[in-house]
Amino acid sequence: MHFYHTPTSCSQATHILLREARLDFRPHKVDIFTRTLEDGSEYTQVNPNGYVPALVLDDGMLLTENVAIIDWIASQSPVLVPEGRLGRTRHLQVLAYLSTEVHKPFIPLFFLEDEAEQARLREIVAQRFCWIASKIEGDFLFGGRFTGADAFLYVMLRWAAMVGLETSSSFEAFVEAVERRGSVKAVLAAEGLQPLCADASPLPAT
Ligand SMILES: N[C@@H](CCC(=O)N[C@@H](CS)C(=O)NCC(=O)O)C(=O)O
Repeated sequence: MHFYHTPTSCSQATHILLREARLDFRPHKVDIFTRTLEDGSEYTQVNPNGYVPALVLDDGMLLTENVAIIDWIASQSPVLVPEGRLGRTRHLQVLAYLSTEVHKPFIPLFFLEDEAEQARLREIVAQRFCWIASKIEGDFLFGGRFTGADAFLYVMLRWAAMVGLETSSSFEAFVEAVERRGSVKAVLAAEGLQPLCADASPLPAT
C-alpha cells in the first residue's frame, strides 16, 4: 500500500501504527503547504482534500481521516485495540476525542499571531490534555497494551512540546514507555526527529 505523510504532522500516528502492525507500505512525503509530492506532482490527485494522512490500499482504495485510518490499521492487527466487550468502542471514543477536541483546536497554535487568541486556545487545549491524562492506566491509555490511541496521543504530546505547552507530569512515564517501542524509534529516525525523552536511545537516521 502507499502511505502519504508529512514528518511531525498528525500522520506520524499512522506511520507508527503501520510499523506496529507490520504492514507493508511505501511512504511518500507530502508538502502540505504546496500540496505537492517529492516528484513535484500534485497531491490532490491522490487525496482531493489535500491533507495527510492518506493510505492507498493495494486494490487502489483511498483511506483518509486519522480516526478511520487508525481504526482500519487496528482491524488488521487487533492487538492494537483495547481488550473487552467495549474495546473497539472505547478506542474510537478516545480517537474521536483526540481528533476533534485536541488535534483540530491545536493546529492554530502553530500559526496564530493574536496573543489573546493564542492564550485562549492554549487554555482549552491544556484542559483537554488534562482529561486524557486522567485516562492513563499503567503504561498506556488502556493499561499495558499499546493501542492506536496511544500513538495519536504521543504525536499530540510532541506538538505540545513544540509550542511549549505545559502538560500533566503523568505524561512523562507515558512518553518514556512509548519511546521504548521499536516502531517509534524507527519512525523518529525515518522522519529525522529526536525523542522527547532525553534517556530514550534514538535509532540512527537512514
Ligand atoms: N480531517 C483530517 C485532517 C488531517 C489534518 O489536519 N492534517 C494536517 C496535518 S496534521 C494537514 O495535512 N494539513 C494540511 C491541510 O489541511 O491542507 C483527519 O482527521 O485526518
